[in-house]
Amino acid sequence: MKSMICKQVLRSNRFFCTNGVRSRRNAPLSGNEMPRSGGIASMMRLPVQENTDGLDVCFVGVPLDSGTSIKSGTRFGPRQIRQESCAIRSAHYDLGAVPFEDVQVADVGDVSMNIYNLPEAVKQIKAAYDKLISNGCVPLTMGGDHTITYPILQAMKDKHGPVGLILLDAHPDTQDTMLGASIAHGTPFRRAVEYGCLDCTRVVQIGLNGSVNSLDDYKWGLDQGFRVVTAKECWHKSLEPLMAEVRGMMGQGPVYISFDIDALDPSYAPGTGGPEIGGLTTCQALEVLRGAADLNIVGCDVVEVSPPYDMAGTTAMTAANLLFEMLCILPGIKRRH
Ligand SMILES: [Mn+2]
Repeated sequence: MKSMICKQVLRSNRFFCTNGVRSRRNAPLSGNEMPRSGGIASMMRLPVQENTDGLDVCFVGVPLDSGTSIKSGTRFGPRQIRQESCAIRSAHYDLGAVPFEDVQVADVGDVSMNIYNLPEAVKQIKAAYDKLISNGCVPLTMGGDHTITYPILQAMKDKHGPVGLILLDAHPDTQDTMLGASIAHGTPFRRAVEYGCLDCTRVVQIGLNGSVNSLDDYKWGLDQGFRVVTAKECWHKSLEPLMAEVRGMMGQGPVYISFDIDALDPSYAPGTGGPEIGGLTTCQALEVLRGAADLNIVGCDVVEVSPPYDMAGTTAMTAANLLFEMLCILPGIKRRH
């Protein structure tokens, strides 16, 4: 068994020719070498390694749902996203991107943390990301509930300084406390501002939607200088003009993209703990991500995928594809047409 696994991992290492230099890069295991329904269910059927040595980009899971306020289940998110990712091919036609020829990518597995103690979990996630990104590797994270973005942003700040943020989310996640707790999935961006993680002049929240606790729910972000775009402002529109504005805001500074899957309408992404009707379409999500191409992106996540509520796997499938989109817009990925 062991030798079969080694063989499979080795087979997905390919030689690519870039500028006349022969270099060895990882690539997804091809469906012509192993049926796509088979093989190890790593993210995009990439090789798995324990750390980010030699990597430009890593896929990493954070299987946490202890920060969830109502319907739990996101601890199963990374595993299900990997499962659905096995159908994704290695090139992106619309972007003219073949990311595995340009950067070295692997799946580095999941972060382990104390799922019974959120403040401790936050410290453990921060420490894990400090290590993952110490060599400049860009993490593409599979959540996990939105609590995890706070410690990831702490690590980003310590590495890159305060970052710009493109947040897609039905909820602002800027509450001070939930049931008296300061760490939960409704508080990460308030904590991130307090820690100094964010350049508040370069923060945009896109897709705010649904019922609120109070009419002031979006005010805290506005008071920090965030650009706030509700889902209703996006209805029936292309988001390309918005993204032109966002590119101007972000400039050349470091940018983090956090995608809460509940920003999407439940018709596209039902498998999440706090769905809200009237959300963004998947085409609008693609416009946002493709509109962020060529920004100085230092990390991305897709969070709040909850497989127990994802009966047809659509939500995890969508999340897997969003992560592939994120890979294809990273710095260093060439446009081939
Ligand atoms: Mn959220």
